[in-house]
Amino acid sequence: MTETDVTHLPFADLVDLLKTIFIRHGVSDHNATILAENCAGCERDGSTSHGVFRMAGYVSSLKSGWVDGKAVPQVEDVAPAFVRVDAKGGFAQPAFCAAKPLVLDKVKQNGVAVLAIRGSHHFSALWPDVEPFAEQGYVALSVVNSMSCVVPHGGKTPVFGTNPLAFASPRAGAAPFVFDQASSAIAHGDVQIAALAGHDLKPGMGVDSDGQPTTDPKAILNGGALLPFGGHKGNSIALMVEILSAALTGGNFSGEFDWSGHKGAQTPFTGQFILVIDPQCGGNNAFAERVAGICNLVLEAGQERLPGERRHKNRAKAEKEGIPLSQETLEKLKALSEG
Ligand code: NDP
Ligand code: PYC
Repeated sequence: MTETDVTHLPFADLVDLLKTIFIRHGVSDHNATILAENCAGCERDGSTSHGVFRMAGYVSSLKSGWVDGKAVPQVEDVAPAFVRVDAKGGFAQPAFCAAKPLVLDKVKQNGVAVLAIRGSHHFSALWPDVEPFAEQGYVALSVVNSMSCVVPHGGKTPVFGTNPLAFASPRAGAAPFVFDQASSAIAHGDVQIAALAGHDLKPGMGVDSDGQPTTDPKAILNGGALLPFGGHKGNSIALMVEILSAALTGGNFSGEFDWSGHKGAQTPFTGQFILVIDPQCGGNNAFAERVAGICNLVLEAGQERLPGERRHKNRAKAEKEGIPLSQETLEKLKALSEG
């Protein structure tokens, strides 16, 4: 983006624009607000693989009839520390928001709470789901499975989704410690972005349709597949994500849903798992100071930065200057809001 080509939009204006697009394509006002804030938050923080770049995919899925933008999630209180939600074929974020007050009640009462979401489409980053819990003093972990595009370590056919895991913890004197990462060597969104930009990937991220290593993002997207990060270790995390997000919740495994009858469908129809813990129950009143301590040790030992720092820098800049969007991006968003 050149300086002259860029418009800086206030967060609220971007939310309004994205909300208009969601509503134009059949999302209820309530769900559209949740999704627009989530997507604008990703763009603001520089989580570009799940920011406004994703709007065309949201719209394409909605147009195909694959996802129900008006779905009303059904929240079930199933055990003292367990909440279950049927997202009813809608997006995961409205299901998550519907269950959150009960999850917070349970974690206050019991020290721990599990949220199991099924029948849901998650098309975003995971940090927006966990970071707010840490801002309220809780430790939170979430995983979600997606669409099969990752071959198991040493395997030949895709089984796993790009299956991210996000973790958030309060940290004294600073923003919470948060990481959010795919269990594939690279997120599918970043492969799409590289393909659009005509950039090669680093070696070790994917294979072509013959199972041969490739750095060409188009070869990965057209019949190829991604690899788990870190060989057999990332593989086990991807498998754990399938177990927690699908087997445990009653949602689909990443390779289990059939979207072939919905041309243009892009949003994975799976499940999501969230665990929230009250660190006060650990008996250490200085929990947040201990977290700050270990984070400082890591930095003193030479790690350049902690996860989340880049996002928070982007957020602070965007709050002052607005969210930078190229003219081309704004035109694409405007077109989505009109048709
Ligand atoms: P990245 O590899 O870009 O980043 C992973 C984590 O590592 C982030 O917390 C990041 O913090 C941190 N990090 C990156 N570089 C450094 C560094 N040099 N030093 C310290 N920390 C660092 O993420 P992925 O590409 O794996 O995933 C991108 C997004 O895609 C995630 O938000 C994920 O949830 C989403 N996703 C969603 C899926 C879905 O099904 N909904 C599927 C797969 C992925 P920071 O952000 O501050 O850079
Ligand atoms: O970037 O891997 C990804 C992804 C899959 C589903 C949503 N995002």
